[in-house]
Amino acid sequence: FSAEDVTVLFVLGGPGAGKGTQCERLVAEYGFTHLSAGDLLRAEQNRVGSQYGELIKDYIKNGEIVPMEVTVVLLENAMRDAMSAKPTSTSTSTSTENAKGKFLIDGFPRKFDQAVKFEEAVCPANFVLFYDCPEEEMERRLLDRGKTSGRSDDNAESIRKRFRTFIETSMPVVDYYEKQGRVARIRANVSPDEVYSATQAELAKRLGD
Ligand code: UP5
Ligand code: MG
Repeated sequence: FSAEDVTVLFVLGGPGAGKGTQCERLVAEYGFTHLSAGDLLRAEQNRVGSQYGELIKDYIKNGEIVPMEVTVVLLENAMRDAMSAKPTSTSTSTSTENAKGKFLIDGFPRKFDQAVKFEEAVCPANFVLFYDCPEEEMERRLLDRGKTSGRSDDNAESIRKRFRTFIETSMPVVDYYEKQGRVARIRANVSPDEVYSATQAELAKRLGD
């Protein structure tokens, strides 16, 4: 993908910081295509005949990062699908057309080499939305969601491992982008509405929308 054809925002933040929640709202208002790397991996895990099912299952349960070869291909395919999707003939609104080429990449890159590889091989990101949330709050949210989510990693033990991976492996990615002035850091331990207002302000500032 060439940088002129696409707008790509990386959406990062710890487990339970609210990435998915904010992305959903951005999709509704700005017509982004939302690609959650975690959701794509969970779908691949459940796909009949996937050669990676067992591997993905183990990595996710242990809060570890799936080898990027798997994740990057899933993201690239999803981007390609979205770019070639035909607008629905019934809609007078242009939401499908708007979505073309505007991507929220949620929960990726989680490791330094993934960041470099994706920007080299797929396309560069415009900037990073980083949702900054204290661990106690994220833990509370995830344990609460775990009562109903059915996610194999929404339990105390997996959550602990996810936090450790986030701090040791994923925060360096945010630091790397921050040094380049490419991070919009948003305080995420306030209500979803307040987080969203701050997000809108960053988009206005950085994309001029
Ligand atoms: N909630 C949200 N916002 C709130 C707010 N402001 N106030 C109060 N509550 C709020 O939100 C989590 C919960 O909090 C929800 O119940 C929500 O209602 C509430 P959500 O929006 O889902 O947060 P999100 O940041 O998306 O949390 P998620 O659990 O999805 O984050 P993770 O980063 O842990 O999960 P992800 O799906 O991205 O990855 C899972 C695993 O996949 C990883 O651990 C890893 O093993 C694997 N993975 C890779 O290997 N590679 C990748 O590239 C990506 C994933
Ligand atoms: Mg999520």
